[in-house]
Amino acid sequence: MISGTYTKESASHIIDKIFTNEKASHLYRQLLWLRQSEETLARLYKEQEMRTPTHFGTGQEAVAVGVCEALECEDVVYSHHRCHNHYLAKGGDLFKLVAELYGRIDGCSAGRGGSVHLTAREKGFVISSAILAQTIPVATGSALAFKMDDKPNIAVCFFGEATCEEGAFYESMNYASTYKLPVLFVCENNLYSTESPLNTRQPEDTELCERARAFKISSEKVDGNDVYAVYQAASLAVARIRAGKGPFFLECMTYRWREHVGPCFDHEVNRTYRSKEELESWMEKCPVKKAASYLLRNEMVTKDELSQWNFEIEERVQKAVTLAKQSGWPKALELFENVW
Ligand SMILES: Cc1ncc(C[n+]2csc(CCOP(=O)(O)OP(=O)(O)O)c2C)c(N)n1
Ligand SMILES: [Mg+2]
Repeated sequence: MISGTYTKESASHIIDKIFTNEKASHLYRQLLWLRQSEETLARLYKEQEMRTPTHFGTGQEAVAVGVCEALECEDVVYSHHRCHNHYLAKGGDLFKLVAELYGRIDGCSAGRGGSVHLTAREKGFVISSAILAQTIPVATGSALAFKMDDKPNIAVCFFGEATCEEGAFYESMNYASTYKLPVLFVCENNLYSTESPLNTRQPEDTELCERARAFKISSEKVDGNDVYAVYQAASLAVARIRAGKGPFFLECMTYRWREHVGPCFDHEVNRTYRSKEELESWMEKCPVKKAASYLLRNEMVTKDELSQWNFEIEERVQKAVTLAKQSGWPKALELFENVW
């Protein structure tokens, strides 16, 4: 549903441009890029050479790709603790991400930040932070700066649904709406906050879009495992924001496959807050498989092309990992430089 004065009909020219063969295939390759990167990191993490707490985003790739592909390079993105997907989708260098996880000098934060403090300023990925909701007011501030400087750019903030339980989220929505700021709030609703399910944290039948509407912010809820649905919704939201109509709230329904923090699946480490059956039911809705089916169904690709992309991406990931492992360590005497 989209609320407010904006209608899908009024933006049909944007939708027409969306699903070209080339773009649809590109979105799929981006999904695969994120999936293979994250799966490789999860495998390597078990070797215990990466000493940074890491929140894997396997299963949630379509949100990052669908939104970031609707943006321009100069638009800025902020993220939270589960940030690898957003960093990569906005064009962050995998080599610098892997080096960061290994604590190396070539890491995107020079080995000081770890998994939750990624940055790729040159690509418009400003920062991620593990403090829930911390980046929402900052993204809102970036949007204010764009408006004051009369720039056409927008700011985007990704966060989980539990972050909608933080006060800073409401203060930011109130301010952004009052001043019609160019900011896109993207909620990745994966149903859990660490091991707490939604029904222990939010009243029954809560619709987060209704909360956005209370601040007179237009909103839409989409299938966050369908990259094409997310891309379409994000493109429309971005067009609306760029037209000066103020902020937008996008809720994407999805599911994290691995444990809250760390590389294992919950059942592998005997966690029982959710069942293996529930996980498997979401794995059937895998965003990568879903996109592949779409492309094959519409005869946009062949199975051979899919295999070829798989192979090429695997090679790119391996190359980044090899390079990152060769990177040097920060010097002990410089350890406290650039640390706040
Ligand atoms: C202000 C604050 N409170 C609590 C935490 C501890 N914490 C870290 S991640 C997390 C769960 C967040 O859930 P959600 O926002 O839904 O994101 P998800 O992990 O599901 O992607 C919590 C409670 C924190 N980092 N910051
Ligand atoms: Mg969550």
